[in-house]
Amino acid sequence: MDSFEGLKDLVHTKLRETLLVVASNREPYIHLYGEEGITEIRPPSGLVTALDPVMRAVGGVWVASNWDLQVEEERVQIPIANPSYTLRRIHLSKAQQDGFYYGFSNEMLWPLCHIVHIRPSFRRADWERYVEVNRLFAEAILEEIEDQNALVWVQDFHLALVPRLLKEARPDLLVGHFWHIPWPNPEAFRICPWKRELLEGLLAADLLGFHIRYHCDNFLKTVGMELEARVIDEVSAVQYQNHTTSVKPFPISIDYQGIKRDLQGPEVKDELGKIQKLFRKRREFLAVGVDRVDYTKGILERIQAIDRFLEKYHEYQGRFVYLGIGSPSRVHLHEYKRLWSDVLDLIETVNWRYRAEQYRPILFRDEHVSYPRILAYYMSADLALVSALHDGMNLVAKEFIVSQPEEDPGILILSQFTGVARELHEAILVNPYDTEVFADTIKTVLEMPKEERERRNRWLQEWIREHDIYWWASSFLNEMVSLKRG
Ligand code: GDG
Repeated sequence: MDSFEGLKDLVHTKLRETLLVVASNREPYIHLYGEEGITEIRPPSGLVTALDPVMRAVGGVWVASNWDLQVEEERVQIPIANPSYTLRRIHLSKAQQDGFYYGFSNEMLWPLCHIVHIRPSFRRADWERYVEVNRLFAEAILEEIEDQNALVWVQDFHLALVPRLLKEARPDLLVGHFWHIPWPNPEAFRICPWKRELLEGLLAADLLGFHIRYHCDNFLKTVGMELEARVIDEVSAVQYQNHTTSVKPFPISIDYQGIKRDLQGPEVKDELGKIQKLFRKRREFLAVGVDRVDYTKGILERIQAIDRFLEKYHEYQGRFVYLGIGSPSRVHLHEYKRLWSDVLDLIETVNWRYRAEQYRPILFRDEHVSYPRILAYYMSADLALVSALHDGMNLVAKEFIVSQPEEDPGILILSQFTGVARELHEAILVNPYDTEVFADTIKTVLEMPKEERERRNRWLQEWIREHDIYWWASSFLNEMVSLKRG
């Protein structure tokens, strides 16, 4: 049985008569209402990339916030083209979006958990909105469940208080929480004024998942330092106020088979044709990067490395092009506005330095791009640059690998500070802060013999094929089921 069938089997046997509820801040699909009807787009989010295929496979309810005042329906079946599960929307006011999402989640928790030297903003008003919106989520989830048996799988740092709110109302519910970003070391976390409430919220879950063991260990150390709790290292669990929470690593992944199918589809083929015309005839080497424009993704460090590479190895000038997809993210926040302008400024400087007749080494698409086009970019590239300064996992790395052909594949240069670096042993690891070594690594990879590229690619593809998104979801849900039995 493959992992897809395995997950379905698990849900249909061990979770029979149990409603599966996923809750996340973000909706899995955005619906745009225009004159030609509704357009449905998938947002640039790792969480959605991972969980939408799971929900399409097994069904259930996904509870998420909605900010579009035009959207009136509270419940809708999605995806529209092939309805497979229910979306329950929670409408957030402007003040809630500001305080809960931009303020507390993205100006406090995000920089607190990613160690990239951006100072978190602690504002009591934001905290109050965070509590308020977490309550709205808990109420909506309980409404969807009514008096049924349910397994609730809460997602990410926006909803840290939800497990506790659910358990207070319904102690019989099975509640899991998956934290998609790093958990920092205890010294970094202890400056947070609401640390106790956040930890207590999470510790009401039966299972708390992180991507890697290192984040679990940081969490266990934080709990040991901040609460009168019993940390049981041998089984990786915490006992607190008569409740036990299991804390385990579950490295998230992607839909390997689904992407393989898409790569053969007409949409990707069409995009490939366009790219061939644009780049391949004119340039020898193509590198790609795909990110939400976020200060954790190391976009400036990547461009600095490209700059140094072209300066040091000038024989590549005119022959090497980097194509960056930068989808806009959190654009109302000061740090993100600053990043945009720094990125554009640096690109202009580098392009000016190496510019020649019709040659610009860096092409930057500062817009949301369709998924088939992204896959086509991956397929066309000789290398991908994933240079995050700190990242929970990083799914772009896995998507790039899966998009490579068996023969003459491209190579991944991967930051050692991503969760995925702990898994993808045959990728080429770099420290993105070390510009000189990063630049040298680009050269090494471009000159790597075909046999070595093919050997590395075989290993990486096989790893992701075995550890795909259905394997990830099954591992988490199986663990929850076993906790229920135990
Ligand atoms: C968080 C954690 C963790 C990007 N631009 C476009 C687009 N994307 C897609 C990529 C990829 C996804 O968005 C980004 O995934 P990541 O994993 O890199 O990053 P985060 O959004 O920061 O996610 C991260 C993840 O949660 C899962 O747990 O890996 O560490 O930070 O799938 O392809 N997709 C489309 N257009 C774009 O312009 N369609």
